[in-house]
Amino acid sequence: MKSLEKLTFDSVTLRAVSIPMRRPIVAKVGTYTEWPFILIDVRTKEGIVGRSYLEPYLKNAVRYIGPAIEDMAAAFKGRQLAPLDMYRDVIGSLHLLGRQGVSVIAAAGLDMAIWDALSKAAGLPLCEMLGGTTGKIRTYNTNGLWLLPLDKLAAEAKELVAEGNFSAIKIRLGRAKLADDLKALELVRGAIGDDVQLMCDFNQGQTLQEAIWRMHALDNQGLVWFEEPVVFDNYAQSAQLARELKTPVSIGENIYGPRSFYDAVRAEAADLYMPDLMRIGGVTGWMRAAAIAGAAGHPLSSHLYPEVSAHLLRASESADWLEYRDWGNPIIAEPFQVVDGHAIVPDRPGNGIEWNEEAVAKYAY
Ligand code: SMN
Ligand code: MG
Repeated sequence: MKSLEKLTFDSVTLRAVSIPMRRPIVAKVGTYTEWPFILIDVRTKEGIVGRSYLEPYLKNAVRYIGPAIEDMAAAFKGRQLAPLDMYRDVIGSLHLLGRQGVSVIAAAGLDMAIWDALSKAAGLPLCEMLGGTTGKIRTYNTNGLWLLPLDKLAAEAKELVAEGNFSAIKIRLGRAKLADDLKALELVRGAIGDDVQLMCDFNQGQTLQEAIWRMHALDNQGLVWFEEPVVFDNYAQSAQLARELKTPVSIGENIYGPRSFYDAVRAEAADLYMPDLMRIGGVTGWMRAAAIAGAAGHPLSSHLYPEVSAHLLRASESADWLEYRDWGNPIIAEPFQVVDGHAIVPDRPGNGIEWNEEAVAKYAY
């Protein structure tokens, strides 16, 4: 049998695309009618190309994330493709600029592409490269139920379930009046019945005092979790809510890197965690955070990045839910499938991301 080929970092190519949203995002973190992506291709001297993308929320973000990635890539030209070494060197040098924000996002994008190239060289799906297996991951549909007018919710909830025979969907809460949040839940529950589970997300839109009165009033609704009830990095406030409420509190999408993740876990800031790949530090950052979550006994779900996250959940001790969103599907050559509420991790080498070049050309900016 042919031994694994070592790969040499050559260069990175970046492209920016922005895809109009079928159901625009209306959330406490902003309103978005299109969703930008930074596409990353890492080229190796041996010819294998590793791919990943970032979802930076802001179209202009490519203007500062792009150069950070290019600088990191330049420092790796000619070196053996080794994500742990890259992560150590990049994060080690980042105390000069700060270990959060753009620095981690840039490192995460490169890291995911490097892991893709290595998995392709090994001829293995990413989850197998990490010691797991391909298969299914239960997934919830996050594609809608933003802070919409109440009369739009029931029909959209039904559509969301039907899109992949989902057994769980997510709604955004935190309307000005608590009565409107209660009405929203009543309408959605009426539309989907008792068998479909419902997550909810406050997107950090409450003070602690608001969160206390609102969430106690919502605590008997049988919700799967209360997501980001208060500003994400006030772990003490989040911990107070997690202690007081029966419904599990979930945070994680805004946590940068495994060290901050460890701080959150030590502060008992939440019951459940849901890292976002661009902030937790790519595959390398995720696997380190997953070890912490597993050891501490916290279920782990994903945030955005469904393709790579699905592989990682298959390799995570306390894997819980995959967040399914289809906004990136147009630019992916073979978007992964959801069957009966489960994402199917594709059995092909790498993370499964190849570009639909026609769509990339169409949405480039
Ligand atoms: C979210 C994701 C993307 C944009 C806005 C809000 C949300 C989620 O926090 O968890 O899906
Ligand atoms: Mg969220």
